[in-house]
Amino acid sequence: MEQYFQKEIETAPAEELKKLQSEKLVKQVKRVYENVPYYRKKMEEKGVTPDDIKSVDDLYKLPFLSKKDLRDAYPTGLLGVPQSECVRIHSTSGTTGKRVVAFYTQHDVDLWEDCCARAIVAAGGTKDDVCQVAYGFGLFTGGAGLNGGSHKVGCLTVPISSGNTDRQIMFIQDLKATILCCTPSYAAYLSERFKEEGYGPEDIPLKAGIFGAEAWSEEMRQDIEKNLGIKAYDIYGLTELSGPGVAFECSAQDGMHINEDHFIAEIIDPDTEEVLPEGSQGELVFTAVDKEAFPMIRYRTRDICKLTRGKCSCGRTFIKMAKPMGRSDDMLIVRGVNVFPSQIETVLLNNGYAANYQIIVDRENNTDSLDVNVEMTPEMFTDNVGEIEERQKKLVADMHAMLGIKVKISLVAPKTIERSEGKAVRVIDKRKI
Ligand code: DLL
Repeated sequence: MEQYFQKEIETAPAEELKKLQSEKLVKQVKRVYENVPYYRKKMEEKGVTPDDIKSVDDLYKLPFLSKKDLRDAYPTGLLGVPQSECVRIHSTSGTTGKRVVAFYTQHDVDLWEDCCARAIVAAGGTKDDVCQVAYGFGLFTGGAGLNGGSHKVGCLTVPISSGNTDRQIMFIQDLKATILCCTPSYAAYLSERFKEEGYGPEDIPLKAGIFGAEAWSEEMRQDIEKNLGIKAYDIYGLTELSGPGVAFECSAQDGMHINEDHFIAEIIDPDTEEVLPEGSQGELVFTAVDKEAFPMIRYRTRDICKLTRGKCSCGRTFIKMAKPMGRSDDMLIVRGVNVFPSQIETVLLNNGYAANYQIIVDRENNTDSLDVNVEMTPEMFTDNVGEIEERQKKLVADMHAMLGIKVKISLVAPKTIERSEGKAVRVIDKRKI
């Protein structure tokens, strides 16, 4: 039977949600206009006042916030309350420039933990579960967010943080952990280590995993599910909006429900900034209508995905976002062609490889080169050169079919590519150095 953490809101009719969002939006815009001079100036430049915002339908009138705004206003220029009302910060490195520093009031922390609790319950979690939180603790939001959510659900919480894989395995086995929270790349590494230690899926007490913080493919989900003997659920979020739990997967496992009572989602064309109709692929933009300390209005995430509203078998009415293909700033442009690392991963997993690979982009004689180093699995490892060449050829052909460009593939021995305990670093772009 489907369980909910907050059934009334999670299954509210769409019109009711829209009404709630509209009421909250009107108040939030007024509050931000009055308390955040940086955003008020942006509104003035666009010629909008709080009186112009009467419902969600007026959202398009408001100015966007981008990473550049966060940098310009660093560290406290976007605070929506006096600093003395804040109880915590978290921070993320971002790809360029200054770190993002996000502030939280106690109210913000409570709502965030509720969102994470919804994710854990949607993955089947109850107070009888043992939840091992193997996301990093500290400035990163993964550990703190899922830890708080797990407490709210009443699980026995194991705040182990990332790393020390032997200890992870020992606690999972000795404490009979049933839910594992970590990045998908770390989950894949754990499954590899379990296998080496001689544990098959039937020996591992885990039943569910809550994996996010980086793009991962459907094929990788199937691998992790099979190797650990669990259901693997996706979870999405970003520091600017609180952390994990902005959206989460349910038993249907086909997209993540956005916590729409707190976040209004839009999809825009990243170049023209035009709002696109539901179902279009584009950049995800969020307006946080409840956040006090760090109120984000029309924040451009750079994540590329699609939104769909429909009837979900779980009964939730929250709109769903598809797995993000990656950030628009992760997208590589190689010889003029757009390449997402997730497309490369799909080809590899479809060919029986694990997600242990590294993408190296370089430029020689004014031409871009795209090399992918791929680990063979222990089962396929061989020193027969002919066999390796055949495998490489097959991958080159499949990559060409997927991407439309020639990729150089080098198959390497098992365990020669460094594993990650947090977000995996898969791309080395030497062109920027
Ligand atoms: O990664 C928050 C988080 C922690 C989410 C734990 C899920 C689990 P940041 O470090 O600020 O926050 O990075 C946010 O990570 O804009 C996406 O590009 C990417 N991302 C997060 N979740 C997913 C996901 C945390 N499920 C950035 N799929 C976001 C794909 C994801 N990308």
